[in-house]
Amino acid sequence: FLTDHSCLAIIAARFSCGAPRGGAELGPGALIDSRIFSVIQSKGSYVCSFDNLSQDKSLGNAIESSDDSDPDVDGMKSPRTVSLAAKRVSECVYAHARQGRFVMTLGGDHSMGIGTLTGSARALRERFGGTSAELSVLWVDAHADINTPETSLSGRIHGMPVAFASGLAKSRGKNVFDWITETHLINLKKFVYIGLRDVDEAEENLIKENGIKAFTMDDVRRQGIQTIMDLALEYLGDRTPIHVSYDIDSLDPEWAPSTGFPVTRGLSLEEGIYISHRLHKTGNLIAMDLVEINPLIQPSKLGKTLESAASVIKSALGIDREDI
Ligand code: HAR
Ligand code: MN
Ligand code: MN
Ligand code: MN
Repeated sequence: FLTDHSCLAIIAARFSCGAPRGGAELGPGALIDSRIFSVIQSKGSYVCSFDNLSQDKSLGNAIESSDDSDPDVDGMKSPRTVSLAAKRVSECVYAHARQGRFVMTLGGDHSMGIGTLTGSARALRERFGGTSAELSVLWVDAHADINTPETSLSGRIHGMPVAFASGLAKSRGKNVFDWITETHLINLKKFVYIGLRDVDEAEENLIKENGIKAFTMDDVRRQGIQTIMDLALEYLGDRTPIHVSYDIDSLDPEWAPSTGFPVTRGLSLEEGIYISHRLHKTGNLIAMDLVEINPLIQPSKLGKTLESAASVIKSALGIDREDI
């Protein structure tokens, strides 16, 4: 599905407006400063391009501004700020994916998933038309991020990206996700969760009602990550472009402590790397998000968090573990 294997488009989505506290906007810079991409360029055949997206001060900054510059809509916090940020991410992902480039989006909080998934889905529809090459999504996360504004208990949009990218949650007009149209939407029948262990009751209902394939941490512990990946890839099919949205909190806090919502009993680093490795081996991976690194949380363990993230990214690109 990729037409340009040698070009890796890296988008630094320096936003935390979808999360309750700041810090995630510093995640992309920390990852880029860790020099992981110079390693990727030297070991792989990728030419990297970088796009920097950051919070638009004119619309009000969720961290510093009072809420009156961007009042709640249907309980959502900072709705216009997040919508605009996600729209910019969507357009940037779309522009690269439309050219057949691999797109790597670094977050940032997970509300940017609204942008990345819609950008990928739209680009594929234009490139291939119809449902012939409809996007498959693997969502690797401790959380389901499928709340609608109505079901969310927090109002934070980083808990809602799956709902908005799939059309379960509708645009609200007034600059609140009104840019999302049919052509942007993903199909929840081609969507799989791995790593779930902190899911709201309403989210569980949404997963059931919509027949979404979900592998929880209990499933991983019972069946092993290899079987889970066999099942996940079999479910998605072998002739489908895959976008992986990787929340660093899917990993156990031992491996990724610098994140806003750590949850115990997570994936080991080895399991996390294995997921990426299997995705790479399909030859169908077209995009990856790596989100929710927050350098302000457990700063003394940021190095470890970044190392884990770098390992997962390298593996997805087929660097270092080619022989497994
Ligand atoms: N489910 C909760 C909510 O909707 C918590 C979401 C936490 N989200 C993330 N992303 N860290 O996965 O607010
Ligand atoms: Mn998430
Ligand atoms: Mn999460
Ligand atoms: Mn390879």
